[in-house]
Amino acid sequence: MDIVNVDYDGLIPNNVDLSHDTRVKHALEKWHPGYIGWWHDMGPEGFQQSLVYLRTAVSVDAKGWAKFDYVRMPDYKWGILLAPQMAGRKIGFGAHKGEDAWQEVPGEYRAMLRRLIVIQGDTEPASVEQQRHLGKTAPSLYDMRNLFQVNVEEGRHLWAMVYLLQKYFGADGRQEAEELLQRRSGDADTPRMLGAFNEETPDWLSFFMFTYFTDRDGKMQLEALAQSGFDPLSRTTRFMLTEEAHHMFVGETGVGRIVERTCQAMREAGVDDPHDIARVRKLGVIDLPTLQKKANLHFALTLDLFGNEISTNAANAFHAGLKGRFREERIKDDHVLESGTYPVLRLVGGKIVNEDVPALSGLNMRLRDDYVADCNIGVGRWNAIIEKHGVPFKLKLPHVAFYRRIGEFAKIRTDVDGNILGDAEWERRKDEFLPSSADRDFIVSLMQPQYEPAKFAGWIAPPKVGIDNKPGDFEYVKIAA
Ligand code: BYC
Repeated sequence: MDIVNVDYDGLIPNNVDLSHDTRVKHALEKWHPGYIGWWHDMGPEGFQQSLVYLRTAVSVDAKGWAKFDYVRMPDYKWGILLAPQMAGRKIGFGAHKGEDAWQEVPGEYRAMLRRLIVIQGDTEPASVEQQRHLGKTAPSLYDMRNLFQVNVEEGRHLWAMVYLLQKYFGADGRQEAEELLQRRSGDADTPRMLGAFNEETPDWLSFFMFTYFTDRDGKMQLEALAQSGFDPLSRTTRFMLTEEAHHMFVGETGVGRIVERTCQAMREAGVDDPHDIARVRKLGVIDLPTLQKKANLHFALTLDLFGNEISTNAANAFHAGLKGRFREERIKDDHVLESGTYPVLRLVGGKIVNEDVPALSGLNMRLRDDYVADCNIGVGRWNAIIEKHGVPFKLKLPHVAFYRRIGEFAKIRTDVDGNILGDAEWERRKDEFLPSSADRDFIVSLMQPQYEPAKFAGWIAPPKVGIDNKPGDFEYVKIAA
């Protein structure tokens, strides 16, 4: 079996030798029509027949794994791709540190492992559902193509988790795989599992913020799962990470191009004060204070995805060797963490204080701290654009206690600097920190589609380079194909 190149002959492209694994092949073939049905019902609305210039993975080689071509999305080759097995791989952390990585599910950890895989799997279709209306207001064909690329790859990530469920978890795995197609983002009765995946993505600024902030939670969680002692999960998530990088690129450059266009328009019109929102909006661009509020919202929603400050689930998953830390192999400690502490921000006696907690209990926060540091890199790049234009404004991430729904800070309300506010003050001031309905209406008013090659909506700058090095006038989506 050629593990690097992908077998595209059958219904389900794969590099896991599915043709010799009849049981799993049949289970996946049985699941396939339900998936296609879900894609038709819940995937990008209105563009299923369009030809989209998409990349498809043809190998799992670090260099040159993608092939670009026009594809109708329902014909996209969703497949099962695992990074190559590393000979002699050992479990890198927890109670089983140093033992051979598991090729089968360790019986004692079956339920925990299945839960992690199901939660990961649930987020993937959720994001496609959240973004399904955006094609209709795409600011360019370039952006529309990127949206659809992200969507088909999230679909593939669902396949990745479903493969693990079908191959390693028998009847209950098949049941979970079915349920992944039944839950719906935002549905009152059968919602998706995690909060942020039930929010709406009503406009393109929300999409870019989501791909910047929320896909980055995806990166952190996948990095932690890539450390797993359960080798098939590690190999699956390692390949997913290579795809994920593009999604965060879409987010970072999307917000960056909006910042660029806003600053450019302000300079051309001689508007010096970034807080003169009325004048900036008259230019047909998104003012920087509103961008800040959107960032506050998406950052806070995403922090909730890291779970509680003190988590026995996280401690157990680490101890079991199922979920590690961000880049575990680069950390210099014993990788067992039975002694030692980690500083965690907590709510004690009505005050936010730093407290040392047992390192194992604080693992969600350690991952979250790594996430915050990663988020700050892009914020720095956005600020460099603002600075280049000489606009006196700086974007910044809000305090981690701001606007939380999960964890200790869900009990309180704070301003963006983490000062605790009473209910009345919060009600009075919340529109200072979060998009108001007027802000949302303004953003939505800008969302007019621009479907001509080489053209971009007036509120976003063109990208510096095309996808696959295509020229500026390339027709990334042939809508009426
Ligand atoms: N919403 O012990 P705790 C991505 C529950 S994104 C609702 O702190 P734990 C992507 C929790 O389930 C990455 N419930 O939890 C991005 C638990 O319930 P039970 C997705 C929540 O387990 C963009 C209870 O509270 N992958 O890939 O340490 C586009 C106690 O909590 C939430 C993963 O998340 C919440 N936000 O931490 C597409 C990786 N938070 O079991 C894709 C897998 C907590 O007591 N998941 N709860 O009933 C995990 O590692 C963990 O389950 C979590 C939660 C980090 C989510």
